[in-house]
Amino acid sequence: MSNKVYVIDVGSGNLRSLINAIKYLKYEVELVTKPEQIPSGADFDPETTKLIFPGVGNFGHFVDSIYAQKFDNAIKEYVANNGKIMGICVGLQAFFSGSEESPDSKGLNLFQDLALKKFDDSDKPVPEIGWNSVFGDELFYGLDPYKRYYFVHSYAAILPENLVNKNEINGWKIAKCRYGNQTFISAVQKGNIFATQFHPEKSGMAGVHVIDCFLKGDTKPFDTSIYTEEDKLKLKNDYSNYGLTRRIIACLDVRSNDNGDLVVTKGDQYDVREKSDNKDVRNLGKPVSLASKYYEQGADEVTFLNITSFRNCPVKDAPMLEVLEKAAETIFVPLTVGGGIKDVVDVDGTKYRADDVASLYFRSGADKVSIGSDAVYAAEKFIANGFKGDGTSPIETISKKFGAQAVVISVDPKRVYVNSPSNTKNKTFKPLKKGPKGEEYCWYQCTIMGGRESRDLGVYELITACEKLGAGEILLNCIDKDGSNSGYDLELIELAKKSVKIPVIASSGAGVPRHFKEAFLETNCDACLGAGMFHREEYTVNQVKEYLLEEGLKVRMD
Ligand code: 1PR
Repeated sequence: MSNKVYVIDVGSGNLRSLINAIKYLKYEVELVTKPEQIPSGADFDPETTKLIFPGVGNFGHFVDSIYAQKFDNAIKEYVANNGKIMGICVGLQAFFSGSEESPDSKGLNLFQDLALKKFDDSDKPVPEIGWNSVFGDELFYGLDPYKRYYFVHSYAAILPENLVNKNEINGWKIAKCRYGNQTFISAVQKGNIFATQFHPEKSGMAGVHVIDCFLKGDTKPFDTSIYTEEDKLKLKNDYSNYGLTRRIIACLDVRSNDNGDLVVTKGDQYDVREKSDNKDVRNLGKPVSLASKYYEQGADEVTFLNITSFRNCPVKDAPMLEVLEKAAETIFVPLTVGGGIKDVVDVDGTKYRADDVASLYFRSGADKVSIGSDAVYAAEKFIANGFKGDGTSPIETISKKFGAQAVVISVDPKRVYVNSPSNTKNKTFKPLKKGPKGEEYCWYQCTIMGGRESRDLGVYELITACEKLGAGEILLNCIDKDGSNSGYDLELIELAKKSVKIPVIASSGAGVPRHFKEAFLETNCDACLGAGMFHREEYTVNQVKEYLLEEGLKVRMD
C-alpha cells in the first residue's frame, strides 16, 4: 500500500494542519502545485493513490485559482479514472456548480445542479463557527453522529424541504447537518469521491479518524455500538444552541520577558508585571507546551495573542510563527493568532501588506488572525468616510483573500460612565448599577496598543463597522474585568450580541465554571474564553466542560 498522499496546494490558507494530521497518521505528503503533478499514468493506481483537495476562504478566489492554474481538467480526469479524492471545506464547495458568494465564478459541477447559498442570519449567527454534528441513515468514512466536527463557513449546500429527508441525491450519498432552522450537506460520497464541509484536520481526534478512514479506503461509518445509552444521551445534539456545542477557548498572552525568553503571561487589567519589587513579567509557562496541555484537556480552540508585537524583529522570523508551527504539529483544533496583524515596514525596509503578514501566519498553522489596534483605526476611517470602506484596511484585504471567517476583531474596552447620552457621540446604555458618582449611563470605550491609548470610539461603533468591513468574529475582552476572576462583563457581551450577527467570544474575568454558564445563558454568546484560571491550574478546561454538561449545556467531548 502506497504511503504517499498527494495534497493540492493552490496557495490558499492553512495547509499545515492538514499535512500534520496526515503525517500524524504516518503517511508522507507530496504537495501538488501544478496540474501535471496530479498522479496519472504509471504513478496512478485507483486502489492506492490518494489525493486531497483542501480549500478555505472565498469560493470565487479559490475556484478562480483552480481554473487559472488549469487544475480543473486534471482533477476531472483523475475523478473520471476513479481516483480517490477528498475535498475539504471550500474543496467540497468546488464540487458543486457555483455559489451565491461569487456568482461570476463556476464550480467543477461534479455534484450537479446544486449551488451553494448563504445561511439565513435572521435566526442565528453567520458564519457558522463551531462544533456541529452530522447525521443521516447511511453515513460513511468513519463519520460518527455522536461526535462533533468543526465547521466554519457562511455558505453551504442548503437542502430545500423536499431533499431534507434524502440520504442520496443525484447518485451521491449525503451526510447532513442542521444549523439553526437550515439543513445542509456536511459530507458527500460517490465511489472514490469524498468531501466534507467541516475541517477534519481541525476536528480533534474525531476528524483525524475520518481522514484515516479515507486514506485506508474504509468507507464504513463509525461503529456506534460502542456507546452506552447513557453516552448517547450525553453526546447527542439537542439543537439548543443552533446545533453547536458551547465553545471553550483557552487564550495565551505571549511576550518576551526581560531575559528575551518567550513566555505566556497574564495581566490584571492588562498589567502583566509582578507586584513584587523586581516587577518581572509574569511567567506562566511556555506557549507550545501550555497550548498542547489545553488541547489535551479538551479546549475547542486555542488563541495566541502576541501582546507586544515583537517590534524589532524581521516579519518572517517573528517568534510567533515558530510557536504556531510547533503547536499545529499536534493540536488538531483551530488556532487563532493576534498581535501585529497590520501593514508593516520590515526592519530592512521591505513593505508587507496585512494580508501578506496574515498569510505567513496561515501558512504556519493559524486558522484565524485577530486584529486589535488596526481594527480601531479602520473603524474610525470607515465612520469618517460616511460608513464606507475603501478596501485597504487589514480587515478588508484579509477577509477578501481568506474569507470573513479568518478575521477576528480583538476589542480592548473600558467602561466609561456619563450622566447623559448627550455627553458622548458614542452609543450609551443604562447599566444595572449606576456609576461611582451616580451616573446613569455608560458606554464602552475602545483602546489601542493593549489598553495604553483610549480612543473616542465605542464598542458598538467599532464592532458594527468591523462587521461591515468583513470581519467574521468578535473577541470581546474587557480591561475592567481582565484577570479579576469575578466573571465576565455580561452587560458588555449582551450589548455586542445585540449589535452584530457575527459570533461573539466572551473574554476577561472567568474565574470559576459557573461564569461560563452565566455568559452562555444570560448573553447567548457564541464562545467563552479563559486564560488565568487555566494557567494558574485552578480549573482544567475539562472541568469547565463537565460542569456545563451537568448543567444541561452541550459541549464537545472528543
Ligand atoms: O493591537 O492588533 O497588535 O493586538 C494586540 C493584542 O494583544 C490584542 O488582542 C490585545 O487584546 C492583546 N493585548 C495587548 N496587551 C495586552 C495585555 O494584557 N497587556 N492582552 C493584551 C489582552 C486579554 C485577553 C485575556 C482575557 C482573559 N489580554 O487575551 O486573555 O482578558 O483573561 P482572564 O481569563 O485571565 O481574565 P494588535
